Amino acid sequence: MALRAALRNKCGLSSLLSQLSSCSSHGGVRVSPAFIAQRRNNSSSSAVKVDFDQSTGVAVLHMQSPPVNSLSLDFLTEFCINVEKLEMDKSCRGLIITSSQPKVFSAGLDIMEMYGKSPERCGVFWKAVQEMWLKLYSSNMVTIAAINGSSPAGGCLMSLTCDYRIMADNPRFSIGLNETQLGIVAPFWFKETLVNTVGHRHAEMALELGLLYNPSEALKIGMVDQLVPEDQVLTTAAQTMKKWLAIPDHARQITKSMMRKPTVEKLVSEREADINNFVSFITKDSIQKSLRMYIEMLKKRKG
Ligand code: CO8
Repeated sequence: MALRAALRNKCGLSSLLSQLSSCSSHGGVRVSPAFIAQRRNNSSSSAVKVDFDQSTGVAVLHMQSPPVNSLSLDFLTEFCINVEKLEMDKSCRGLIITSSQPKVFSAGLDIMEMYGKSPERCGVFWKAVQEMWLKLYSSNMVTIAAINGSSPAGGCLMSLTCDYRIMADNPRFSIGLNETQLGIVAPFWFKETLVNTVGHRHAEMALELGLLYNPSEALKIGMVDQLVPEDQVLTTAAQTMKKWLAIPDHARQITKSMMRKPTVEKLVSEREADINNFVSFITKDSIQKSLRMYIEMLKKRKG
């Protein structure tokens, strides 16, 4: 009942995350099979819309949180609930993640969740960020990011968790882990996700300089796998998905797990310490000052 009420009412989602956090294998959100059976087809809640095609076994998750799909606690909670539902539905074999917002895939973590908040709130927020990463990075589904806009920081991380990335070939869009530009440090699991994708040397430069790449540069270093015209991102993702789904699930899933397990296990075993690190880092006066300057810069740039 609590879950259904929360899906209707976005405001209840963050408290729901903490209520449910003891039930999952990763210490996160678990949804009952009965609930999944009831909501098997398409669903639309405020920040996320899921179109599930039973005939292909492929779901498309549209992020639709204006203006820039920033990853707030409410957004992450809703996102995780929807991914969990699909994960537990055995007829769903593939997930395409895309954005309904023009020009932006996701602006990454909601900066306002990290600025001027209590340590307790920061801890709950960080647990939700971990949960998103764990769900996607260890998903049994084939996951494809259809990156139809800019994707800095946490938005880039979300796409890096996928099995394949297709980006719109528009030089105005950018992607990368730009944390150092905000005066903050990407944690080890962000770093390892990037290293596992582009290799150590590119990851080192990208992280130290907080580089944001245009699509051609991102393709060159392997941060994305394919560029296509903006209006073909979703159709190409659907075609690519067919190829991935032609591989027997069990063989692909075991292989994926073999590649990703060390990083996943490391976060699972260090989850509490990672939350404590984040909270003590982000609440420091000097870091809060950096964030304030960055927020002001974002506002000025707009003006
Ligand atoms: N969080 C909250 N609000 C945001 C964010 C964000 N990440 N990004 C943009 N906004 C807001 C803007 O302030 C603006 O608000 P308002 O309308 O009230 O002035 C509104 O969204 C629209 O923004 P823009 O006008 O800039 O929109 P554009 O379409 O021109 O540009 C971009 C979109 C490219 C996404 C641009 O907004 C941008 O570059 N945003 C900043 C992205 C960024 O740097 N994100 C980093 C977040 S940190 C993170 O994800 C990982 C942190 C790891 C922490 C580790 C600590 C230990």
